[in-house]
Amino acid sequence: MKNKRLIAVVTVLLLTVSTTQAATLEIVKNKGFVQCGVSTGIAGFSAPDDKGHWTGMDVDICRSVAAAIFSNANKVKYIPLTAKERLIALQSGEIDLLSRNTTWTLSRDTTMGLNFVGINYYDGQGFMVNKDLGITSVLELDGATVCTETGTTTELNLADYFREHKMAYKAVVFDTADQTLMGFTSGRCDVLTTDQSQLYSLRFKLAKPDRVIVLPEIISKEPLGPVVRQGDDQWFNVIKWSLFALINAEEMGVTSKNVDALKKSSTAPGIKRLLGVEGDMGKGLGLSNDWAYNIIKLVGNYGEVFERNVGKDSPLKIERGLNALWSKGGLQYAPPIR
Ligand SMILES: N[C@@H](CCC(=O)N[C@@H](CS)C(=O)NCC(=O)O)C(=O)O
Repeated sequence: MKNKRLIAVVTVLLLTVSTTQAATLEIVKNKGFVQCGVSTGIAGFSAPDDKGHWTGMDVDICRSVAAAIFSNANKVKYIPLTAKERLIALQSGEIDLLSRNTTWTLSRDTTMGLNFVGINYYDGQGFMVNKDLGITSVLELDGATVCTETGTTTELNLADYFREHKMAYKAVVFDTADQTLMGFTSGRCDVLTTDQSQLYSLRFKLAKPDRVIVLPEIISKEPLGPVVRQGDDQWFNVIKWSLFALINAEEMGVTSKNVDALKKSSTAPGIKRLLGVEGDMGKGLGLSNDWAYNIIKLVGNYGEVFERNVGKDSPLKIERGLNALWSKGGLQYAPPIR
């Protein structure tokens, strides 16, 4: 009897867990906004201005999802998270989506109840030192003190790299990007290490950026992308295809500026499907057929998102590099919308 009751309780619990997990899109539609986990502030990726208005590559993923669901890219609540907090915040349901320079690794993808959706930025780990140290390679850093953020792949790669090259180092770890930079500028360490993209944005914050150099070595692969909880394929698909829509739009030459004209007059079947003029491309996602049109109209295509936030139209001036489209020598590639 006791056992039966226990089984019943467990079954109800499991059902509750699986129904709540399976219903993120419904929950988000009902509450009227997407709760998006972002960083505490990395210019170009996710950072608030002094009015609390968030921008960046990762923010534009949150905005794309909101545009696809609500035809309004502003229906997002941003939750700033440190590296240590971010995965727990997603596991616990505090956020619907994590879009915060997070590296896709096997253990994060398979042992934490999480699913990586795709890659919105191909990155790699780099090092920044003060010029007056006269160092030109990471291999000259034997015995260095290294500032880094805790709860990151950065910490782990650092340990691997120094061990592999039989070099000693002392890690000085911090909780946020700002603290890490402060540690570096106040002389707590010789070197600061993080993803190369973040070095660009941290360097930009320095009073005298010319006093530091970024060393040439990139010691890791850091494929960064949005993350969701496991067990909700519909939500997983919504985020995945929001990212793919951005990339497909760039490939097809559809921008926030020409999207209305193309919607009206394009005869290209692929563009008609992308913009919801033909086909039923929203149905399987639980969205209206103009979901991708809304993303492009309200957020732009991947190229626009890149250039505005981190590329030539931004202060960071990062080259497209690996993040160019596959058809232009890069790695950005999305499955077709058909
Ligand atoms: N991509 C790496 C590193 C990500 C990371 O959190 N880097 C720090 C380095 S500065 C950061 O972005 N901090 C932002 C913050 O503290 O809000 C990972 O996923 O572990």
